[in-house]
Amino acid sequence: MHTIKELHVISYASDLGGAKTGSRHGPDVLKQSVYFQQLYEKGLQLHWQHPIQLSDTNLSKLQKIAQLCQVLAESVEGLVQQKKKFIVLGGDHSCAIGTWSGVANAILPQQSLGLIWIDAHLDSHTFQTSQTGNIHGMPLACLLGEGESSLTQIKYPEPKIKPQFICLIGARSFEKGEEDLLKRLNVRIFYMDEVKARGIEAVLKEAIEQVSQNGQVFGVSLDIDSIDPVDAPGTGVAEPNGISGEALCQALKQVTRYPGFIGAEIAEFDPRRDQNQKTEKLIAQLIAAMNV
Ligand SMILES: [Mn+2]
Repeated sequence: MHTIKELHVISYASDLGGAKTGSRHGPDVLKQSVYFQQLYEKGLQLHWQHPIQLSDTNLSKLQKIAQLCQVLAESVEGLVQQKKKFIVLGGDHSCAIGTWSGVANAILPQQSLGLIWIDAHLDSHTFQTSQTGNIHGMPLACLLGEGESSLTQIKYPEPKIKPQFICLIGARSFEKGEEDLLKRLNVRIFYMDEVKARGIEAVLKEAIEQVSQNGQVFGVSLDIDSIDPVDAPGTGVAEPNGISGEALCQALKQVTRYPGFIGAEIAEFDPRRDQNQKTEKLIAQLIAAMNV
């Protein structure tokens, strides 16, 4: 007999922040997934929370995303206050604005928040630098306090995370404007070249050490497109030469050794682009890696 751990699951079933639709179906497919049902046998009991929904549909896209993130922030904040482990399932990566604003508010003013951002992209555009205006390309900038005020001021007006407590891992496709912002703020980026050269295990360890200094609270924001499309084809903006799915699962087990690890989110899963449930199965394995 092994002990059963509890994990609280929040669905952010929205793809309003992306160019392509489809990731809004992610949470429902995962909820029905046989691989998710098998997590109990691995020692993980999932508690599905009330899904994040819009209360007012007569809004602009930006207003809708701001409202969804506001509700998501409330939900995550409540779990963190009750010392419950959480996983947010996107939906597109705009969910990060809500997730980490909620966590940051729950741990204020005693602690700073650390964040590991695993992604093929930098997600650090603002409306000034973005050519598409897609908000899933902006969440990290928002958390750093840059961009549209309705997205940067969720819960409280100041930036949610200090630049020195963020590390990006796996970047390989981005624009100059967003990279300039991160460089100006001196954010540590482990580009894909470095991940290939050193291995995801070593890179992730260094990143965790940096963001969890002094035992502070930290979380993981995982974009499915960080993983090689061969291992995780089910995503909207797939980028070749990514992180191995299996190696990432192995490496992520490290987080369980840190008492400050507070929770994670997994975004940009699009079940309609998946092949033979490969990505779906991998997501269950990633969740087990971080929680069992
Ligand atoms: Mn992303």
